[in-house]
Amino acid sequence: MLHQQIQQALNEQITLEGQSSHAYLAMAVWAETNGFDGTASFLYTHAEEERQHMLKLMRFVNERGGVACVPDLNASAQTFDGIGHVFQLILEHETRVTASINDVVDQCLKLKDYTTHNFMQWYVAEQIEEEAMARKILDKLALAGGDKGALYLFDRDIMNLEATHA
Ligand code: OFO
Repeated sequence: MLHQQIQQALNEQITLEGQSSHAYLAMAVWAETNGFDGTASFLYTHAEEERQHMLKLMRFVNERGGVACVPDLNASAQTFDGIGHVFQLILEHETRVTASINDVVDQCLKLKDYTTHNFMQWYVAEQIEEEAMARKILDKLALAGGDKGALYLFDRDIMNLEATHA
């Protein structure tokens, strides 16, 4: 049986993953309607991945005798100051998600819930990838430096990044 405190921490993480999916979706719509089709495709795929992160947690909570919450999601920002702004927000968001996952892991150790601790290691590893990906993309954008031709190539190449990440 899940400790009440762990169930609450996992349900908060469920909300955060749902909110992540929502945020990526809003960014995908912005990208698609501002000429960044490659980026939109990357973001739509990522929104789906975040939904899977949420579902994986929900199933785990239920399997362990808890009850997963179905989160109420807040509206996400839908306007951005450019593609660099989008990825800057993604890096900030993913850094917050990492901190939240570390907090869940910490609570598991304190309460000696080694099963949930073990389950959460998948999320710990995933966050390393997510933050690295956001940094890599920001580096590429810094290289492009607002040049239209370079941004065109960036938007084309991000699809390959998506294919290698999947
Ligand atoms: Fe679920 O990894 Fe991003 O938020």
